[in-house]
Amino acid sequence: MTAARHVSLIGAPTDVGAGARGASMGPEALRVAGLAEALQAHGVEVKDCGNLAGPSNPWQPPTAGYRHLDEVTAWNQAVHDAVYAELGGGRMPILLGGDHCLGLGSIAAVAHHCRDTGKKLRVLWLDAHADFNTSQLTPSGNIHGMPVACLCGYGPQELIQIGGKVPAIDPKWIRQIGIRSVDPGEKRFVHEVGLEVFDMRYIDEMGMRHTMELALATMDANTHLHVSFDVDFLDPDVAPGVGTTIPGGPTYREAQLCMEMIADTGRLASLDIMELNPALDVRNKTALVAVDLVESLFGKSTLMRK
Ligand code: B3U
Ligand code: MN
Ligand code: MN
Repeated sequence: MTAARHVSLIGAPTDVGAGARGASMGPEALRVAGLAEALQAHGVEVKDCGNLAGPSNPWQPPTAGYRHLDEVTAWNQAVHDAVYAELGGGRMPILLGGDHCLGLGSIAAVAHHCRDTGKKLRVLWLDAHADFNTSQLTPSGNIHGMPVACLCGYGPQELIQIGGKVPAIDPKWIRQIGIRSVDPGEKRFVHEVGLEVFDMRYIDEMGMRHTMELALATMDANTHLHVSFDVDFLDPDVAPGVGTTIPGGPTYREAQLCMEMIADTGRLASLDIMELNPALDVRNKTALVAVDLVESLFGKSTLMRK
């Protein structure tokens, strides 16, 4: 097991892409829940880069199918630059969201780094939502429902070009897990593009173990594994502190197994922790659960394993 031992925490305190205010407080809630200390306890060296700066949330209705496109672009550019710099320094970036529109900047940076280094990229998208809307398909205009589509080249020019190459990634590199809320037009588009989605029905029927075996198959020693963890992946009983709770998500135990099996690959090289909304949380419970699961992702296990 060779988890990255040099981690950089990057806070992105914004909710410009979301439909509810409050994810802007996510980075601090994760720090208060002891994220750095928990990683250090597993032998990880942690550098906290502090928070990125960007425009405030103007809270405007959508124009031409997008809410806050200029602000979302500025934040994603800042995230791209910070994540790319930390990867270039040989460190593992952990992006502390912030809403999930920033998964675009983060993964665009990871893809950029993989092009520089000749690594193969694999993205695990843990989420209740597919985040595969476009301006034509979106019911809300909220860009946190669009980052996966943007990464695959479907989106406004200013967003899709952020990592320097369009499209930033190939849909074949993505595995989505925990999906249970997809809009009607988005559903057709997911099928059209051929995204590999392990939805909750699949997990219920086949179990988390089998799901993760498939999702993690065909990686090799040259694979850079990126995990984009939208906290609304988890069942709302476990994680109430998110803007869009969707019932019927993975339990604590299923989520823990998911993280443990990712850790076992030894390939985790970058991570996003997104959509934590402290304004909707109960005594920071959701942040504490997220920290717990990140510990599993870094190799915490009950007994020694080989
Ligand atoms: N699919 C809906 C809702 C949504 C997507 N991501 C989140 N919510 N967090 C939309 O507005 O695109
Ligand atoms: Mn999401
Ligand atoms: Mn979500």
